Order: sequence, then structure tokens, then C-alpha cells
Amino acid sequence: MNAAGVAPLWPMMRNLLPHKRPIATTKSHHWAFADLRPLLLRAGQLTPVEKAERRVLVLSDPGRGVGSMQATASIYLGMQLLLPGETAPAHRHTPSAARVIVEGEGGFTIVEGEKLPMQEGDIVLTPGGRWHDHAHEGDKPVIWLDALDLPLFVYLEGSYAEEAPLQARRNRPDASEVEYLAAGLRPPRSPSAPTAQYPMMRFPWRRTREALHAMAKHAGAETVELDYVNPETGQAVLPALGFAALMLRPGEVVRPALRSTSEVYHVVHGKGVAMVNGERMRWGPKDTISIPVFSEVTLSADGEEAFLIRIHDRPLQEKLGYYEERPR
Ligand code: GTQ
Repeated sequence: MNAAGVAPLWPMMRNLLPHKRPIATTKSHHWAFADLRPLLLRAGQLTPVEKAERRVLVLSDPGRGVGSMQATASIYLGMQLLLPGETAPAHRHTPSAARVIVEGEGGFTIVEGEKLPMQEGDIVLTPGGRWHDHAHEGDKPVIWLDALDLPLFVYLEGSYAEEAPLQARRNRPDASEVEYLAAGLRPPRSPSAPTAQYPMMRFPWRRTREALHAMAKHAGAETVELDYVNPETGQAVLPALGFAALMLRPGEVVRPALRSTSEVYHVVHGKGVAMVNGERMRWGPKDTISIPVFSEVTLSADGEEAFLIRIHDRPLQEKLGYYEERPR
């Protein structure tokens, strides 16, 4: 069989097609920001950004072993550092990225000429195929969490990048401060002018937080959660990855349905406990937790309110037609 270039299916059948639910390779993990920050700052001392191109520590899935370049099957996560005055050169690549800003002020990403300021808790998109570079006008380090659908592109043998000089910046605020300042309002569109595929590439945290707060006042027993959407289409903001913001009221316990997605929770604010398939994790501000497919997750906040951003691959799974939720 080996010589003929074939292999029997039957010994592998149940690995490929397990009964009733998939087998997760991903192992849930809690990355404490307090552990990552000193390592990242040390990398900042040792590794010039010109040499690194992107100065990033990748959050490696323990289920895939040391040095793994992914956090879950579909989600790559990296903690990126930019020091005052530094720039990370322009490039574009097939995978899409989003950044959640973790620490610092004065950083920004330029996507196709649009300057997107980075403030803590903001989500900034760099969709696949779009030129982007990063820069920093502040006086302290800036740190953000990169989330990319990179593992899919690597698996598909579709991952590559092109490089270019830094981009010129348009001298106006980004679309979240101009065209899409208020929910439910957008500029009129003429039939001859097609809308941009990614009309809004920055989601300011201040507004997300206000919206969650307002919901929380009237939510009763419901979970206080908002999906990030493309303001023109109401669809997910990127082709494969989706984002949601979750507020836990003081002492609140949230038990989501079992979902077919792999996921990541990033803590913007607050402290609490996560139980993931029976494993207890204590989380605090700026920590990150990975969640394998169909996990039993229970989240609870300590005495004060908490805010988390959830990153997941539901948009991809819906395109493939298999997204599913199962009751606890
Ligand atoms: O900032 O463009 O963490 O291209 C990995 C690949 C960040 C980026 C990463 C990238 C970037």
C-alpha cells in the first residue's frame, strides 16, 4: 500500500469522523497578561522592530505543543509591542486580522490610507488583502492582541504577504467618527457608487461599553452581549472571524450554550472565574482564555462589573453551513 501511495481508511475512520461530536485538539488555556508583559518588554529591548517586522509573542495552544503558531484550530493570537516612535512597515496578506488594544495610547494602524487610532479596548480591523502599517506617536509602550484567521490560510496553503513602504495618511478621522457615528444612521448610497466591503474598521471601546451599560439596565436575566457588525450589511465584520462584547454584572454567572465554534475571551476590564470543561481559571484585566469547540463554559464576575471581548469562528462555520449550538 505504501509503495502504491494509498492507505486504508478503516483504522482511521473514527479519527476522521468521530461519533456525535468532533474531537478537539485544542486545549483550553489562560494567558495572564502579567506573565506576557515582561517577556514582551524584554523582546522590545532585544529585538529591533526593523529586524522583527512585527514584534509579537504568539499565544501557543498547549494542545498543539510548544511553539505552536495558533491558539485554536482557526484562531491565531499574538501579543504585539510597539515602542514610542517605532513603525511596523506596510504589508498586505491573504489572512484577515483584528486587533484588540490592550495597553497604551498614541498607537495607530493605517489601513488603505485610513488612520485608525488605537485606544484601550478598541477593535481595529485589517481585512485580508488590505495594506496596513502600524505607528506610535505616544511616549509609552503600546501593546495589542492580534487575532488572525491565519491557521486556516496556512492549512489551505493560501497564506502569503507582500511588502511596501509606509502609506500616506488621509487627514481626517476614521469612519467610526464620521460616517458611522451613530447606530442606525449611514450616508445615502447611489446605485452607481458601490459601498466599501469593510466600511468601518475601528470600533471604539467607549461606545461599546456605553451600549452594554445601557442594555444591562434593562436586561433582567438575559446575558448582556453585543455582536460587532458591518454597519452596511449587519453581517460579521470579517469573513471568518466574529467578535462580541460581553458584560458581566457584579456577581453575575453566565453559562453559554455549547457552541461548535472555537473561541477566545479577552478581558477588557474586571476580574472573575472561568470554568472550562471543569477546569477553573481565575482571570483579571487584559488576560486571554482559549475555548475549544463544544466546551462547557461558565463565566462569573467578582464583586464589580466585568467586560470581555469574545473572538470566534462562527462566520466561517455559517458559510460552511455547520454552525451549531447545543443546550447545556
Ligand atoms: O500586525 O500585520 O501578529 O501580519 C501576525 C502577522 C501581526 C500584523 C501578527 C501580522 C501582523
